[in-house]
Amino acid sequence: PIERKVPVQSLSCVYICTYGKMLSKFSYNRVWIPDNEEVWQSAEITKNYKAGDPFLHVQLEDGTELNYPVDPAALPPLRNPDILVGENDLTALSYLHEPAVLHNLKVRFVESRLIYTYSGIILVAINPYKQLPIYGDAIIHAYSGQNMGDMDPHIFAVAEEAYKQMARNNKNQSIIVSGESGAGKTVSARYTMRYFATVSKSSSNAHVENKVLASNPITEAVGNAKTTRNDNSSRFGKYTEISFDQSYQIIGANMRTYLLEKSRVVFQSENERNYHIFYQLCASATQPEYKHLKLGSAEEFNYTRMGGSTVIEGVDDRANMVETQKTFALLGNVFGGDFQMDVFKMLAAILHLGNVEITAVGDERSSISLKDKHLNIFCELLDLNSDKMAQWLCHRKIITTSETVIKPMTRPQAVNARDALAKKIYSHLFDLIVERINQALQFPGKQHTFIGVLDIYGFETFDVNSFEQFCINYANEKLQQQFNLHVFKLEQEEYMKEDIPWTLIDFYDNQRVIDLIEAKMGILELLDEECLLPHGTDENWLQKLYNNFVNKNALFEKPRMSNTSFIIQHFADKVEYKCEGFLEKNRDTVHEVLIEILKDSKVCEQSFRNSLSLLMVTLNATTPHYVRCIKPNDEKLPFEFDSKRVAQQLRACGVLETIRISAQSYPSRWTYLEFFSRYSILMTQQELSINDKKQICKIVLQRLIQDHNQYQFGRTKIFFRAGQVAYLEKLRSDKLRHACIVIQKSVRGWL
Ligand code: AOV
Ligand code: MG
Repeated sequence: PIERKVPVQSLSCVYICTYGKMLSKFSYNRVWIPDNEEVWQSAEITKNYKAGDPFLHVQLEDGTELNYPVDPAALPPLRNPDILVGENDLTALSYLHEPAVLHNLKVRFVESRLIYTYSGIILVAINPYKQLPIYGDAIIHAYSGQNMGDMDPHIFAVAEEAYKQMARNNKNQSIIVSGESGAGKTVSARYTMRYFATVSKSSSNAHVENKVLASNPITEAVGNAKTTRNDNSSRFGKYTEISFDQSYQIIGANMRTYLLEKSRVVFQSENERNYHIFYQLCASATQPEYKHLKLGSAEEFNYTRMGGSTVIEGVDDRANMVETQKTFALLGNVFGGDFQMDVFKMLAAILHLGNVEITAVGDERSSISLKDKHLNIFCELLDLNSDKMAQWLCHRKIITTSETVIKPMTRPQAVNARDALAKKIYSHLFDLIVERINQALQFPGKQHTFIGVLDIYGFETFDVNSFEQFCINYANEKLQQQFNLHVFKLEQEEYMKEDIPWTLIDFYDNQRVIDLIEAKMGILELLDEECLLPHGTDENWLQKLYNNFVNKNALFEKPRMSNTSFIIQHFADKVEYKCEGFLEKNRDTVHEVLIEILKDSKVCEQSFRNSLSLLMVTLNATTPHYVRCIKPNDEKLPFEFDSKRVAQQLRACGVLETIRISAQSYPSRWTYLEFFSRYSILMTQQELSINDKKQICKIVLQRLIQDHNQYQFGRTKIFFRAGQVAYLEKLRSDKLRHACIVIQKSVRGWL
């Protein structure tokens, strides 16, 4: 559902001022008016509009005539001339506004089945939910060495551009893929990696590129899971740096991961699953090599059956286990048999731990039977002492300066401790696997440059949102800001390069919401403080948030019907978070004794904030290339375009913001030669007789467009304000039509 109103403000001021003039220039006009179903519908103006008229007389496409009330603050946006519809670059549209962008994307996607479109420097990719024959090696080779503008928009064109810029400028590059959950980020990131592996195959190190590609299925097996939004949802962020040597051949890769969603190991919402690897293992439980893990079907374990959906349509977990093992083997010795078995043992141990029965003993205590089958298997698999384990799952040691006290735990506390342990083992295992992958991807040879591919979890909002969604959405805010700054910077650089005078353009900066989260006395600092208090609680923390921000910060709200939640207005959408569990998840601790008895457990304190700010530093030191993925419908239907959903994402992911930046400045740019070729029909004989083509363009344009504020002459290009190219197109087609009539008349005369 679209909550926000149509962003009328995003229409450029210039555009609104010239609206009346624009309309009167056209003998017939088409506009967009808001529509409940399609967001916008096309309408034709049937009577001339004069400034101040209260109505616009229009006819809809189905023939309905309508007096559309004119609101000076929200004039219906103008339709682009047909020649521009279906453009493969949105910034080439003369009128840059939401309906134009939406219509253009829809025409390309639905009618031409084209999923990729440029929006200036961004590639917009709409998830087709259908395998398309556009990713083969032949296509990769077709894009290799080509210029971005010369080929149809494609994820390979972006990869090629990054590769080319790396080689040309000797600079590290990043490909940043974003979009909401299920929009196609992981698939896009995989294709860019395939591209590099194919075009820069190493001649010295055999299989290096295959190993780099093998890192994807492994991290997906342990870091992806079925959610209600995506059957293969990434539950961690990943930045893969692909290293190149001086001749720009792949020499290895290195991966950094961010904030794995640990709570999923012990809890899944309805219709969701735990990490894929658990189901792969359970599906293979009867195979001889896994017998000693004493597993059974995923239905038998609390940690895998909780969501009530252990199978994914179209996914064969058993066959995928074979694939996972093959990929392990492909990565070589560091993933040898022993290590693999250790991994499987840890995974099985987690599942058994989840089935350990904890019984309440009165109100204050709890206990675990020493005969508990699952406890014993857990300890056997990890080579632990089961007596100690049973004891320390139900008790905690409190060390003060003077003494050490052993305190029993209630059943809920013990269950919590058990789950915390399971999460810790899993995240340790995940880190271990990433570490090994990185070892497997190190090859001899010095890294000259790298291209980093960033694939994070997309902005998400569920019925119930917790600490995990808060962190995920915070990461997306940071990326959005990085994107805004970059686009804005580029725009300014282009003007400087072309000697165009420019004034600062205002754009929506999400700094305010980032401040709300991370500034001094912001949400996170208050959370940290509360975590340090001996009796800190989620509720107390929330109360502090209410006191500090309600009615003081416009981006923070208290829900009317709840005392346990808060709402943040993110750049993408409003999200309501439940405060329950924030403290514990932020503390992320397991009782120390339990860790001590986990023999080889290396405890690394994880700090998401630090790793996130390090990521921003890395990204800022590279040349970024952006891919914005769009989810066209919620039903995962092939080539189905739900205008409401697409419009919502366009508004949220910054595509419209960037376009707005362009619209306020000079969205259309033609080289002098392009202008000369297209509009020579508008030039007089006298003008054409001048030798200097650039000079001709200037003279002609000054004659055709009297308002000189509507364009700027750069060194190599002419920059047009919004609407001007549409006007020139109109003059051109009138001239052509006139020429046709003249020809027809003379032909008739001859006959
Ligand atoms: P995500 O990475 O953006 O979500 P995925 O890349 O996992 O989304 O895409 C979701 C599903 O959409 C895939 O499993 C494919 O079935 C389909 N899909 C995406 N892109 C394409 C494509 N180019 N061609 C064909 N099918 C595609 V998340 O990880 O949930 O934010 O956290
Ligand atoms: Mg993903």
